[in-house]
Amino acid sequence: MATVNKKVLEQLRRTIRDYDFQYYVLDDPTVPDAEYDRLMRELLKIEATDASLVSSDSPSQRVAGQALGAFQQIKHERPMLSLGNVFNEEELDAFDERLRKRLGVDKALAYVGEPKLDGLAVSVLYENGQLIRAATRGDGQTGEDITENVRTIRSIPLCLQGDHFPRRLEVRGEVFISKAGFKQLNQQARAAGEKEFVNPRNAAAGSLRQLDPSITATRPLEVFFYALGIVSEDFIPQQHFSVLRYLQSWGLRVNPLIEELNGAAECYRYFQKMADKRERLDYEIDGIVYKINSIELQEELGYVARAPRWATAHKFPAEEELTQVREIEFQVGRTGAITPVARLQPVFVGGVTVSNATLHNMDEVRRKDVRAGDTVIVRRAGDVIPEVVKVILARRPDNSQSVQLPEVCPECASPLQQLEGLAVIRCSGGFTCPAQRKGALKHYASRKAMDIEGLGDKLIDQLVEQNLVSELDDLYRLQWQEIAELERMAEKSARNLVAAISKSRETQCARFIYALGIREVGEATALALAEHFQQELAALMQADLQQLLLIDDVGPVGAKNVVDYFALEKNKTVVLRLTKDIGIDWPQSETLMNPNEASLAGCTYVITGTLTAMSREEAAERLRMQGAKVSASVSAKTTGLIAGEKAGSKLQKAEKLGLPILSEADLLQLLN
Ligand code: 9MJ
Repeated sequence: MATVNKKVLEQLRRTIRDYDFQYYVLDDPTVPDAEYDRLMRELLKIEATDASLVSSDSPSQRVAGQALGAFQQIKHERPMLSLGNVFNEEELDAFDERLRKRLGVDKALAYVGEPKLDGLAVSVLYENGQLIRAATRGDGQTGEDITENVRTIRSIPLCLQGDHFPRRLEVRGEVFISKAGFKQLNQQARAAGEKEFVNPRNAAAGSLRQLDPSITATRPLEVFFYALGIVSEDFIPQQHFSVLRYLQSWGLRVNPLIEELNGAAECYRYFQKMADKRERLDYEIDGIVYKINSIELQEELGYVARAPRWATAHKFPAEEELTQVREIEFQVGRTGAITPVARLQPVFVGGVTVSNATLHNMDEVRRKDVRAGDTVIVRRAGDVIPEVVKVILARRPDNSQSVQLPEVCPECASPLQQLEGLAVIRCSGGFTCPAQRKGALKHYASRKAMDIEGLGDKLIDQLVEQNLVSELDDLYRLQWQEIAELERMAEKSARNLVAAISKSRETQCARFIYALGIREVGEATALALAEHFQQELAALMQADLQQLLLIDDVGPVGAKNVVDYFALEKNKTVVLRLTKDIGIDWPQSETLMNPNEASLAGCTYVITGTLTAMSREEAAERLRMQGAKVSASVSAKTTGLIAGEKAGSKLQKAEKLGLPILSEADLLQLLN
């Protein structure tokens, strides 16, 4: 590089040093890992252009995760490797292509795919089957002696099982804290008034690098092993996958999701499968590691610097990124709830471009003190709506202003209301507020409500803005000619829409109740109400609080909202117009099956946890088809609890009550 601006280079180093200090010493990172990695890559790139630019105090020369002083240093007899990266399918193909070229093979290479744990790499040494030493990775050459801490980790055996293990055996793996363990740890920290950990990785690092092993012992650390270090005698299986099987047979924990894969295409499919599973795993993974399965080929391929040529990490897109808040606006929802939303400088995070992040409510805005102009960390994990994690205060512009709640509804200028003790603030305008009107119509038309095909959000916005619809029943009086005038509509689409709206007249009682959008009345409550009142809407409209409270699945808040809803004359009028004038109707008895065939009549089931063969909704639907009731809460009246993976408090409650617990397999049998 012709001219490297030394000032810029030094500034880059200073920034990285700052981040290192915050991360490693204070255990309080201020920027997302992706940002740190980017800066480090930039530094390495500049330094690679000219060796004279590399100073001995550059963060690039520093031992990452250096000993804090009190731990003994341990020199690894075989260096602990790091991994190269690929970030997309093309780079994966290029990696595979490179290996095949080097090996001079044409056919698909055999790989092993492993979830890449986001924890801390450790090495554990066994002699004659006894754990004698454990070390952190350190810089790969030298780590810290953490034997005493590692001995407190329950999933790391102190002695190996069986007796066919090598006399000297070093195994390597990742120590981590599960998502559930992390939650619990932070709950305890909160209760004790202590500082919370930022993420599971940070918590695992902090726990493993405790000088006092009795503290480490209280932390929910776990391990998965994935590699060998030094091994005494001739223990040389032919394949990496058999090494993993041996490890398992000696009682060392190996990730059960590891698979043998053939060629780059299978590697990519495995990557996608794990990306789908990622949210549901109880530990964080940040990608997939592909390793050549044949040990012989691994040896032939060898190493570049400190990374094996025969393996690479395929990273998931970062879930946290830095961006700027352009402004903070207040959105008005279907029930009038006012939600502060951060409008962001668009940023690619968690695999999509994000330009809005919810701030939930004013309490949260105050707690995080997010302001327009702030640089913030945005997080988007899985399908969860994007969130502002925290503000980088050091980058706050001068004279920024804290956010003020508007005095009136930003959409209709009606006064705002806040019920005591609740964080939610609402617009009091009801159906006169265009935002609430749009929200109510969108809910009414949605798939689980009246399921009106073609009536999407953009169209509803136009219908409200052009004053074509103000109440729910106006929908049914729309003429195709009016609709055809709207943006992106024509005669055919307009006629189709009128037909779809008209078709929604024939529905089910529970759907209609749900579609009304009564607060806290979700699908399950709507169904319980419809069943209890035997599909008689008039009975529901006249019900009082006492009656409603007797129904399973209807909580006190939902019950009160139902009473309040029908107490308002204008709600009653709309409902009567819809059912009487418009002709919305449903079969009087909604038994989906002939009662004689309804084998589960009289049974009530609760479904909890994650099912693999079908969604919970689907399972509920199928149970109902056979005459069973499906309830949201466990009680003494429950016939049985269907418990999928990761069942939680409902399972505990059912066990306490001594109720039958059914597995997913039991459920399938029941349905058959
Ligand atoms: C993690 N972090 O889960 C390796 N890793 O192999 C797995 N890391 C690795 N393998 C060689 N599954 C160097 C690092």
